[in-house]
Amino acid sequence: MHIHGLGVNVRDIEKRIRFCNYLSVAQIFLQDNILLNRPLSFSDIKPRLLGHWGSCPGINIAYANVKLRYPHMQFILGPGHGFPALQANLYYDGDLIDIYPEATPNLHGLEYLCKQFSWPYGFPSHASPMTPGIISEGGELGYSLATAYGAALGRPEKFIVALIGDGELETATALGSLNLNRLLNSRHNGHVLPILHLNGYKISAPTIYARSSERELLNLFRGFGYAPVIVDGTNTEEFQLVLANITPETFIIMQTPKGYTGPKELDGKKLEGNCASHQVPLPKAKSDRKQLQMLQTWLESYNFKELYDEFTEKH
Ligand SMILES: Cc1ncc(C[n+]2csc(CCOP(=O)(O)OP(=O)(O)O)c2C)c(N)n1
Repeated sequence: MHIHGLGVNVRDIEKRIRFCNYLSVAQIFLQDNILLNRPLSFSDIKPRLLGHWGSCPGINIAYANVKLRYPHMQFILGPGHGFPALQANLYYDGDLIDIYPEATPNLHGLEYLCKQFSWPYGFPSHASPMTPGIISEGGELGYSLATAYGAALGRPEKFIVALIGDGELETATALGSLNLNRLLNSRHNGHVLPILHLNGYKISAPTIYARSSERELLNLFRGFGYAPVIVDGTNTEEFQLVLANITPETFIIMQTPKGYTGPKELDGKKLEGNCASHQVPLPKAKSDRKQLQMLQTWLESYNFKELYDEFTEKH
C-alpha cells in the first residue's frame, strides 16, 4: 500500500523489516545453512550462542521506517547490544561492503555476515568502532541523545535519529540529555529526532517508563519542551504518518513488544513481549530437538527466500 502524498510504500518497509529480522536471528544462531535449504541440524548452530534478540525487532522497525522516509538520516543506536539489527541494516543498504568487501549481496555475503557475528576474529556481539558510521558504541548506556545533539551542532544539513532504550533512559546521562532540546534545538544546528524504544524491559526487569501511564510519559517529555507522540511500532502506516509530520520538537515514543515476531513461549515461559527474550531466547538450540525445531519454525515465518531473491535481483 502506498500512503498518498508520502512517497513511501508500506509494503517495502515491512519487507525490509522482515529481511532484517531474519538476518538478526540468523547472525545469533547460524553458522551454516543460512538459507534453510535443508532442515536445520545441530551442526548448523553456532557452538556458543551470544547476542541480544529482544531489542532487534524494534531497532529494525525504527531503522526501516526512518530510512525509507528520510534516506539521508544518520542513525544512533542507544543500546549497542542490538548489534545484529544494526549490522543487518548496514548490510541491506550496502554500507558494510565498503569496509568489509566480503559482505556481498549474495549467498557468500550472507554466510560471511552470519558466521562472523560474535566469532573469534570476526564481528563483536555489540556495536563497536569496527561498525561503519558508528559515533556511539552504546556499550555503556546513556549517551545516544547527547551524541546526537553533539553531531548536529553547527551542521544544519544533518538529520539525526537517536534510538534511546527505555532502560537507557533511566540513566542520569540520558535524562540529563533531555535538557539539550532547549539548548541546542535551533536552525543553526541539525535536526535531532529522539525515538524512545519502549519495549518494556531492561535485561530481567520492567522499565520505569513501561509501568508509567501514557499521561505521565507525555508530561515528562513536555516538561523538557518536546512535543511527544506515542506510536505503535508494529503499525507501519501509523508510524509513517507521524514521521511525515514531525517538527523540530517531536519526540517519538515507539512501543514494541520485546522480542516481537520471535517465539511466543518456551516450556510455559512467555518469551515475546517479556524480558525472557532479551538475549538468546532458545539457548539450547544446539542440543535440544524441540528448541531446534522452534528455531526452524521461527526462521521460516519470515519467508526469507522470497525477500532474498528480490534483494539479489536488485543488486
Ligand atoms: C550505564 C549502564 N548501566 C547498566 C548497563 C547494563 N545493561 C546492559 S543492557 C541493559 C538493559 C538495556 O535496556 P534498554 O535500554 O531498554 O534496551 P533494550 O531493552 O532495547 O535491550 C543494561 C541495564 C549498561 N550497559 N550501562
